[in-house]
Amino acid sequence: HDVDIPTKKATLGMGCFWSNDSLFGATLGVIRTRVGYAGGTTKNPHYRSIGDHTEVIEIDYDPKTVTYEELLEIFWANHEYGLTTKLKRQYQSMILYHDDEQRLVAEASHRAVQSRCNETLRTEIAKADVFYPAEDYHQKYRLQGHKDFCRSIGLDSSKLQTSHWAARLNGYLVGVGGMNQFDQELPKLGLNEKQAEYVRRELERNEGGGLAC
Ligand code: MHO
Repeated sequence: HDVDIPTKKATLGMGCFWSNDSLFGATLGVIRTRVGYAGGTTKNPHYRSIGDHTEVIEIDYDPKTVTYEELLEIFWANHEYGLTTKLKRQYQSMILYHDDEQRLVAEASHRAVQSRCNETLRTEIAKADVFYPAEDYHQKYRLQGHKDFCRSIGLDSSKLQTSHWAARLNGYLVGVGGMNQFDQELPKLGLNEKQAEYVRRELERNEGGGLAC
């Protein structure tokens, strides 16, 4: 149940990366996600020694299903701590573009959002450089909170950054994507009936709820 199609990368800083990981994980057209540190110069950052880096999410998306513009709409609407607040660099609002096309889309969307906003946006737009994946315990954080469920689906560290279904489940469990989308995708997710029921129950409980850290 993994997906092998051509993807493009998007790298975004939106505050604490746990909830962004879930938010994008179950977004249509998103194939895989991983969280990590980027946007700075410190070599080999870690969560407790992040240096001048920022918490970011790296998204592999299918550009035929979701556009970069659409991903950025989600970006602008969902910074964990707000786009205009002065934050430490760990939580900097950040778009790291991977090519000129992404840069132009990012700059245009920044101008559009700024024109509707009275305060100055603090979002930084820069070229994507080295991405350092975060420690395993930060990957698919919400999914990993469901320990028995993870054991039952066979989630291990080799899948945390690369698996389509881990990305999806990390979203669905907190209510992202919604029940209809989950039921549509269920045949592709390879869950048994008991596992599917578990996700439905959690999804129902959390749908429309907050994703706060
Ligand atoms: N509010 C969270 C932030 C974690 S996030 C990975 C905490 O209490 O640790 O920065």
